[in-house]
Amino acid sequence: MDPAIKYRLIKKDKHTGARLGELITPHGTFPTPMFMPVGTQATVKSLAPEELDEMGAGVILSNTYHLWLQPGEDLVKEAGGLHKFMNWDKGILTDSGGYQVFSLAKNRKLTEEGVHFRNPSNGDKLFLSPEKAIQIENDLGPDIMMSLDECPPYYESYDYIKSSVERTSRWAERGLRAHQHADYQGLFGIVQGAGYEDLRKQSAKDLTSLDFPGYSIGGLSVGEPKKEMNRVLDFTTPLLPENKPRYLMGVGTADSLIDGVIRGIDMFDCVLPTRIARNGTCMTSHGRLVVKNAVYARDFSPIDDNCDCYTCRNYTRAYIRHLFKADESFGMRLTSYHNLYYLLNLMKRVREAIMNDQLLDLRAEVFENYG
Ligand code: PRF
Ligand code: ZN
Repeated sequence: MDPAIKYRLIKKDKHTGARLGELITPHGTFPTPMFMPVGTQATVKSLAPEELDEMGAGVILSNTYHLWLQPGEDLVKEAGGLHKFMNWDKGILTDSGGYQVFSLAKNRKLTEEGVHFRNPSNGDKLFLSPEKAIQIENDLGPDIMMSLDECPPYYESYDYIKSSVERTSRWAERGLRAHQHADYQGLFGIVQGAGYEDLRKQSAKDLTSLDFPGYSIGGLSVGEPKKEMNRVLDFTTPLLPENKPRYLMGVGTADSLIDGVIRGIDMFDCVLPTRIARNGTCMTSHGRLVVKNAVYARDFSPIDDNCDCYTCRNYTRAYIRHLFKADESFGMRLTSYHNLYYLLNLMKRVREAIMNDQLLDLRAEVFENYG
């Protein structure tokens, strides 16, 4: 059977581990390295699909956990699947819900079978197993699905992380067996192991032996220092097959994206650009800019003088600040558009830099202006 998801390596950077490539999905091909905007509730908050398309987003992320609880995967299936339901015909990836259960649900209890927890909105008892996660993802119909994993706290004991990694491997295997649509949905395994090199090794070995069409690296960007994340990536990406995509989960700052790409990562997602946009924080070529600040009250320049996005071409800091002050939702739309454009454009520059073997120069430029 032809796999649903195929990775094509186009070029490796001469000086780093960076890879230029493309991911071929049932809903189009997108270039990698790529940043994926997050649309938790089947919408990238405040933006229309046409706008995401226009800014160059080839794939977005949504969440099994949220769509299961509301409106329910049966309803999405009845609508014709997630693409049709939300009017987005490019790539969709869904996270499995494991991470969300651990960060959002109350009274959760982890067993070999799965996770028991209570619905935060009505207290109902719920149970998420590796098979249930796959059934929900099969019904939602994304192009790429994630296995149910446990994302433990970074600084847990070796013994705990070891047992957690082993369970995550067993869950990955159970998920693979439950998967019904391998011909048009690619299921990724998630490498865990916190900061322990031999446990990352064990996790990567377990998962690669199951031959997933792609591999995620989880358990990072959970509060550990950046140096730690880079140290773990240094020994983890080389454990993964060259002919499959590597996805670093939950990373979305300019510096971490570049440092991830340098270590061989192809895909990233993060709520950060859209979340901080909604409180008036903008990512710019000169670092973060809090547009609500009083200094911008009479500043009639764009958010970022180096940006040619819709927001920066048409609106000023003073106007956007006014919208935030007046509690007008258009302000959030404009900053969300700009922040996503900024990261998607940064990744475009990253791809061009890999093509020209100049990624380290781009890194120096971004770090100088960013820090
Ligand atoms: N596992 C899953 N989703 C995730 C993570 C993980 O470890 C992370 C960690 N940064 C973000 N999202 N399933
Ligand atoms: Zn802009």
